[in-house]
Amino acid sequence: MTTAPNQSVLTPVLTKNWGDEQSWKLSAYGDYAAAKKAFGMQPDDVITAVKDSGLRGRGGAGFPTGMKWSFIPQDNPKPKYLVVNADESEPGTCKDIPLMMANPHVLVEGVIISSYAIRANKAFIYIRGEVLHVIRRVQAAVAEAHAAGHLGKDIHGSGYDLDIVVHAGAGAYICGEETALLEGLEGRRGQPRLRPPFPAVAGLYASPTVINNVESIASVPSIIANGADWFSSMGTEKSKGFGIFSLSGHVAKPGQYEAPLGITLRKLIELAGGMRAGHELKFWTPGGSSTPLLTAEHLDVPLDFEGVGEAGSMLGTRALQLFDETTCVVRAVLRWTEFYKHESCGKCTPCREGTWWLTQTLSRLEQGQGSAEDLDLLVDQCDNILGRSFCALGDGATSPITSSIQYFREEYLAHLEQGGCPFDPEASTVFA
Ligand code: L3W
Ligand code: SF4
Repeated sequence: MTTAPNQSVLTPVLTKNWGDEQSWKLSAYGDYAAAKKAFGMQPDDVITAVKDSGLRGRGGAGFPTGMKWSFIPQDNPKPKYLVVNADESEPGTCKDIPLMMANPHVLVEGVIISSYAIRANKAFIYIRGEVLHVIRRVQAAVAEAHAAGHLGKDIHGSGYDLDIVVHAGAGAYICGEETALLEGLEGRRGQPRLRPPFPAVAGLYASPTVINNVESIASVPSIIANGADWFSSMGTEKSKGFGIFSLSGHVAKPGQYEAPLGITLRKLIELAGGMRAGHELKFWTPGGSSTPLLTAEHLDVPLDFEGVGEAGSMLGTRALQLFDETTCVVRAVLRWTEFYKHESCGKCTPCREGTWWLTQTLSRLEQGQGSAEDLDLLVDQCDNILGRSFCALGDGATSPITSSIQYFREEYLAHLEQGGCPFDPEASTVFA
């Protein structure tokens, strides 16, 4: 078990100016001091600083960021690219969009430093198409940075050139998968590519490409400004630094709480004013619906990559969706499964056909029309998807189902015994 850090304070770094008037403007943000500092360093030293900080990917998988950058083959004569994955769509995940709205310049400065480190002269920010206001906000920040000389040719006399393209996706969840995102960026239908080769070797236009989540890149300016030791002094032994925890659902004050990795849900709920009055936590997702559900037994699990893993789930995107005792877990799981069925890209059979069968079996159970054998069938269907799908979407679709059966088998059976859902859909404001 990893040790929980001092939980007495939040660590507002990325969120520190969110309450300021016009926080998104360059005048409120500052003069890109971290980028200027980076230009005084060798690119490899910037990579070393990010490696030493212990920063791990904030998009869900937790891959070490500096190590990913060091995979870019510098002897390859092709252009190098940086791509920011801003296609935030995982159910419950809502950190990158508010970050880009409130503080787009920290992302733009992070893109400059990261592109300089990997020797890329062109960077792309791929934002999901539905959030037009976010696209406009980031475009405006890029234009402001350009006008102030932070982008373009020979930035601040460094001899380094960089342009940023803000790209609008077309609204498919699968385009958050890094290789499907690249397909979309190249103008094709968004479907995952076989890996390896990983994007670091052959990514955008078959060139070496780093793809990182918004929050990962936005964390880089503070690491360069304050040093690797400052960042690694927060968090836990193997999960360094801070992250944005998004609390939603049946909690008094839903929102974003930026805290050291390793904080517990118990502490976060306390900071968020508790569960809604008169109710108790029943189940929750640590990192969106693709991560196995946890229960009230897991309130003291350190929310870091290791702690949540040991509890049988994944830290994922720190999208903490909290449900109290009024929520029917079968209904919640059916809703998520309908989402995966809808968003399955159709490339591979286990996910394309399997998610359809999952919704059929779950619907029967939820309406109390199935049989006890349907529960075994559901587990069997999950077994035939997990580990047999082409990408993580198929695997993720099984997570809420198998974990809900593990913890709430009796609730599934109660639907069968009563011939319908035993919950009052009006009582739960979520999944009503
Ligand atoms: C070079 C190697 N690069 C790995 C790179 C790889 C990628 C990163 C992580 O899925 C998870 C998924 C969702 N040489 C490499 C290498 N890389 N080995 O490292 O790779 P991987 O395969 O571990 O994960 P992934 O495919 O990036 C991400 C989970 O996150 N998730 C997703 C949330 C959705 C959002 C959103 O809406 N914004 O993030 C939530 O839990 O299920 O397991 O860059 O190239 N040998
Ligand atoms: Fe497409 Fe689903 Fe297969 Fe991924 S697992 S490639 S989303 S069909």
